[in-house]
Amino acid sequence: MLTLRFFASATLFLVAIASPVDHVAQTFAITVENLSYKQIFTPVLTVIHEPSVTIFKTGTPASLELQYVAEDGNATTFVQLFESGLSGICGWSVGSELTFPGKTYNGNVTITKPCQDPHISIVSMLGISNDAFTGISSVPLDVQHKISEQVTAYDAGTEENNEDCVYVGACAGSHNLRTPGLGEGFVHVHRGIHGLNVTKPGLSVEYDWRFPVAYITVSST
Ligand SMILES: *[C@@H]1O[C@H](CO)[C@@H](O)[C@H](O)[C@H]1NC(C)=O
Ligand SMILES: *[C@@H]1O[C@H](CO)[C@@H](O)[C@H](O)[C@H]1NC(C)=O
Ligand SMILES: *[C@@H]1O[C@H](CO)[C@@H](O)[C@H](O)[C@H]1NC(C)=O
Ligand SMILES: CC(=O)N[C@H]1CO[C@H](CO)[C@@H](O)[C@@H]1O
Repeated sequence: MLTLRFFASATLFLVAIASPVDHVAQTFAITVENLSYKQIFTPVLTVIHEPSVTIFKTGTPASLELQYVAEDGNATTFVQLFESGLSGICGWSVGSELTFPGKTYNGNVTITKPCQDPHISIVSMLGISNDAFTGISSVPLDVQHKISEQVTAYDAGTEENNEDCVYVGACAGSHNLRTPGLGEGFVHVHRGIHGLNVTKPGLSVEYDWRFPVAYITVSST
């Protein structure tokens, strides 16, 4: 009897460690430091997802949801997509405030659905631009190690970089118009603010940046 019992509990133990880990209820602390001189980061969207989901990818067209973040700093369309039950989404959070130069966003995200092979993506608009954003895309979320990355600014490729305040969300008196069909068409490293339309009023080169614009960390809590 003793021997049998031993085998029974040993088998249970093996089943327990062999079953896939779903990571539910794990929380990760997020920091996004604004390293720029004058850019303002819009509320940070953080998403934990399975490898099947891509929030952005260089060299490919931005999704409509990414366009809303990059042009308007608006993460609501992404959230609506997640709330609709998009497969492969494991958890997300959206910050409530802007992050000014020299400041750091401190947030967190929790895995709320069973998640196989979790990856993390983070996006936030550089508010004083046509369609610039920063973030990370599909970084494997190794629960034991901290992610620390200095990241560049990306151009969503959805709007012409005319630097004209009428098209830029954070300019005073802005209408934040769009330039349909005039974007570059794919996500790429942003080539900066050049003061092209400074007389309109438009953006001055003071809003420019150089690599990197943000320092992002992710750590398990
Ligand atoms: C953000 O986008 C949502 C969905 O498209 C829209 O309903 C909402 O008005 C937008 N918010 C702002 C502040 O523009
Ligand atoms: C996560 O962020 C929310 C919203 O800011 C906050 O209320 C909560 O205390 C945070 N939780 C942890 C574990 O940091
Ligand atoms: C200035 O802005 C206008 C849109 O108002 C745009 O058509 C034009 O190309 C911009 N100028 C430059 C030099 O980019
Ligand atoms: C160079 C620059 O703009 N530095 C700013 C960094 O952020 C701090 C705090 O917001 C500001 O005081 C600095 O002017």
